[in-house]
Amino acid sequence: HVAIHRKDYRPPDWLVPSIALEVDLDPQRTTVRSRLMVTRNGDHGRALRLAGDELTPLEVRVDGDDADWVMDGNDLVVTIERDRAEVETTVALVPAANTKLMGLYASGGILCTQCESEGFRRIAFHPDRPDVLSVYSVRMTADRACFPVLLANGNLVAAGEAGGGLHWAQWDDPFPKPSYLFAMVAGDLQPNRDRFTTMSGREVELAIWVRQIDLPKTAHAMASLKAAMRWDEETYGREYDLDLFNIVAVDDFNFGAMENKGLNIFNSRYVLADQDTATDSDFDNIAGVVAHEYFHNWSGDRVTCRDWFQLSLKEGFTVFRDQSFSADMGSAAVKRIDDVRVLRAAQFPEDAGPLAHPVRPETYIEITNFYTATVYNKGAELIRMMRTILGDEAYRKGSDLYFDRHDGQAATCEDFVRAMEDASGVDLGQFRLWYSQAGTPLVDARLSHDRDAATATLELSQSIPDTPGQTGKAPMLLPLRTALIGSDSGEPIGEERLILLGTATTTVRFDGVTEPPLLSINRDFSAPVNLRVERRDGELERLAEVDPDPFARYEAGQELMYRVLLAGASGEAADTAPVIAAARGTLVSDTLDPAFKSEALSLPAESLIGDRMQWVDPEAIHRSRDTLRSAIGSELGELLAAAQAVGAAGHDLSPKAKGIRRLRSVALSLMAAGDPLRGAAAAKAQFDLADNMTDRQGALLVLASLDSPEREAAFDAFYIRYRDDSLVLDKWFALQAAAQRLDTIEVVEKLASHPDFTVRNPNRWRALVGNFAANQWCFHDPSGRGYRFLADMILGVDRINPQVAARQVSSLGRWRRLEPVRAALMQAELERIVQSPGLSRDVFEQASKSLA
Ligand code: B3K
Ligand code: ZN
Repeated sequence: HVAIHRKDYRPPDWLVPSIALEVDLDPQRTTVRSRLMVTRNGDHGRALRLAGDELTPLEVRVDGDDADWVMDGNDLVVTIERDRAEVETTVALVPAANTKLMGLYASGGILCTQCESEGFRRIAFHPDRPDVLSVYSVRMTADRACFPVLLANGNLVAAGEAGGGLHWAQWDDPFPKPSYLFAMVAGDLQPNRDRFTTMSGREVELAIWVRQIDLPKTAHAMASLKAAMRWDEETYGREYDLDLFNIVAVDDFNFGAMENKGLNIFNSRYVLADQDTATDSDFDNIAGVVAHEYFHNWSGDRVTCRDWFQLSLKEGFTVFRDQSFSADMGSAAVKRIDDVRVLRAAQFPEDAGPLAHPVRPETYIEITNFYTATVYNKGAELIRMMRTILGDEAYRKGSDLYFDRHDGQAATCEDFVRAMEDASGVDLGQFRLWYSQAGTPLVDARLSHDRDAATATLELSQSIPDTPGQTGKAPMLLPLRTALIGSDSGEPIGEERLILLGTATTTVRFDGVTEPPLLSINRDFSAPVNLRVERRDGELERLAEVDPDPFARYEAGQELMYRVLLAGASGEAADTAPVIAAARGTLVSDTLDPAFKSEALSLPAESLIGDRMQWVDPEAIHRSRDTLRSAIGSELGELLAAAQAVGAAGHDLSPKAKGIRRLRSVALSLMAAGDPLRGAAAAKAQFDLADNMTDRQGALLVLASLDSPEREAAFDAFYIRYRDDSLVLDKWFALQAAAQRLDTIEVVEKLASHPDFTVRNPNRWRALVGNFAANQWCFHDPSGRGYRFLADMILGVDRINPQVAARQVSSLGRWRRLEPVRAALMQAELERIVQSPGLSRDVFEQASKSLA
């Protein structure tokens, strides 16, 4: 397995200005005839090297004649004398046998493609690198009865009958694009059609293609698409550029969705929704992913990446764009809290573990392993910080300049930062370290007050932890939004400041501080750092009450909880009174909205508690968290019951209604922690009377971890009702895998042989395996049985779909954080994985790096 290095980048030897494909589609035997117009790039005598993956050439021609070619491993090497030539290759594929779901494959009778990152080479021989851009013309032929709909990128230019029950369609995409954005779909699909008029008055035909029976579930995705199109015009000045925009939903998909030019292909879980089958967060996720893929049309398609080390150029930026969109569509404060929760739960551990890598990695073995929380979510934080540093107006000028300058090009992260600098005049020299240094910075803060001088002094210091291959890092530029608040008055002292911490230590002075100040720092989580603040007695309690910055206020409440939880986990007694008082204050407040209340009442996850301990002790963490939950539940039983009793009509998807439902299930869960009998009854009633999936799933989640007769009845009823709806059946698997019970491991092992379980469908596999591995207390069973189960599942799926397998390896990868007995068991399973014969490159990279 060879490592690829960023420093080795070289421009392509040959360019491919245009491509014509003729594809005869059949699940058992598809033939692809591709004609690449190639031109020599620069003055050199090197042969044309085309990548292939599981491809055998049936024929190779250059300018119509037999060609001089050899295979070098998987590459087809063609000798060409002239500077320009037409290279024609023909290959045969078996889409029905493609279990990797990369390239051309079959999903429930639909033929579809997935090319990012290196899937095009499974369809045709091609340079298959993102800096080779071509105009594509695609002629597809297929059986009309089985595949009445034929789609590809761009515009439909002609179609017709081909005899023998076949028909054909010709699609041309006028925009040059890299091969990873190529797409084709053939299937028995129905469209939900709509139209959109762009800001310059152009008409765009929109269609979401699904199976007939799913058509009623596409309304929300369509509304989200139109909202995203409008938002991108208003916020970034970006207009859609083709006359068609198609979305197709398929059931078997390795990740969320794919931004192929003019033809986005989606995992059906990010398209299909109705009140009866999808939760409010499913609805929100659909809006977010539809927007994300649409936004890629500019940040990804019009301006693409030079090489895969630049992946965050499109992904970090596009995640930031979709986060901003969702914030504008609902509550910005709650959206920020949710985004930071994801960052801390997924990215911070990655940055602190064996797979840590910079936002712009230096090296990889398998690029698919670098579609990570670091590239995506930390990458988005980098864009957010630049906006904070530059201000909204200069940031917009910077993005305009970036799109303007690089339209039609394959660009780099450096190009993006330079556009921001050039448009604003702000020097981002030091800021660039965010792209090259891995690890979450740690900031220490200490505020002192001089009452006589009416000043306050804030001492700040930063350090960047070592990560694999990186030690002794330089201080970074950290934008910290900071304010002081009077602890007596509860009023802000002066204006909020943006502190740009760029040195290892610094001191900031505040004047006019006549009363003892509370420190509100890193407001709105302006820098993605870990913060250690020396707090005075009562400071957090007060901040949780009065901080006008909703994020900082939420944080203060969470810090209060951490104190109790961490003390409990290390066997110390802690006073729960401040937490209970804060929770009471939240519940009775008539100014806080229900969605914020539900955030403030949610305890930090067990994994996040573990991240703050020297050694993760899953048992102690679980006990401590359970103890605090039952204390809150029994102290505030009546208030929680009152909050649980308030519902909202299931069809109402306003932010307010969604907030009410969210609070309802959070309250139910705490209430059940305090009084399991009462909780079970309330949960069963909520389940039985629910007119929407949010209430139903919320109730089931609570029942899942209880020992009560209601539990089984509810799970059975749910199964019988939804057994034919695969997306809902995923929830049935997921909820059981996430249940906090002593028998969860047994249940999960049994579910792996349930007739509805299959390793062929990534959603189903992740519903069971992914949720179990995220269930800290149960997964880390001291017997090691959970680890063994996971390793078996990874090895099992690796044979058919390495990408799915590799994504789950990180659950074993942080073994060094566990106490020695568990650590040894985890390490042993990783070793067993690494030593397995026939291991994929994907899993090998993740497992071997985790052991290093
Ligand atoms: N760009 C795709 C991800 C492709 C993952 C390839 N292993 C979806 C997205 O981020 O929008
Ligand atoms: Zn993306």
